[in-house]
Amino acid sequence: MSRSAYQTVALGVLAIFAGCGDDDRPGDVGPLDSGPPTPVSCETDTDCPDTYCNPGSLICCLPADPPFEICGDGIDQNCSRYDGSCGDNDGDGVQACRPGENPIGGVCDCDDERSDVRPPFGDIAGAPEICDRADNDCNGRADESAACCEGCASLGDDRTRADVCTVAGDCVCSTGSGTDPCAEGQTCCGSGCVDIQTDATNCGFCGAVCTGSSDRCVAGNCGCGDGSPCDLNYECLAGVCQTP
Ligand SMILES: [Ca+2]
Ligand SMILES: [Ca+2]
Ligand SMILES: [Ca+2]
Ligand SMILES: [Ca+2]
Repeated sequence: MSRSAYQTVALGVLAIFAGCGDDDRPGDVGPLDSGPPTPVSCETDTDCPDTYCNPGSLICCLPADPPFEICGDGIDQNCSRYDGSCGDNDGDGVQACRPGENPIGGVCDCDDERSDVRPPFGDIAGAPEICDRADNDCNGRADESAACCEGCASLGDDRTRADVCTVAGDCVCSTGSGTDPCAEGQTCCGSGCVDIQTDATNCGFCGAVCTGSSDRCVAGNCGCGDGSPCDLNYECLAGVCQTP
């Protein structure tokens, strides 16, 4: 057998075993395991719940958790029956992870088949971490946002007082000064804990800035003096709408 043929066979064996869920693989960020998963023999796909029967090995493919796919490496990491093609297949602006790139760390798309999964990349914002059991922002943790994680459950309907659970499971406002959620009545925004009822740079909701037509935030609404924001062509100066 020629050297290239041996290499092809070796890659195929690697695809069957390493590509089918050994979560000790470099770049894998799933829970620590106790060793390689036990191969499950199969004859058809029906023998393999949630995955498929690899026709070459007759072993059920075991997707890694999270099932990060590396494009063009000949390995089917997410058991989708395909090695992902390189490029931006889901059109979210972030290219698929290529061999040698770590899916964690914001250099590539850890799931290039879902536009609601991508890391922050350049001017492109990371996908919001929604409660879907997937790692939407490719940081290696699934559903770690305050809206999803169990550590913030005690906040009830007041979960905007925090933004994330730590690895240890503690609910915190990561932009705040402490290691707790914001105090009652405050919201965890990008600039820390604020009162969105009165904060002119987070008026009503995080990031809502009262512009030159206003000079204050009252009850979550921008206003000029005791009144509404100024009309177009007027500026709010010393609490009064005036021509600039
Ligand atoms: Ca692959
Ligand atoms: Ca993409
Ligand atoms: Ca995440
Ligand atoms: Ca998620």
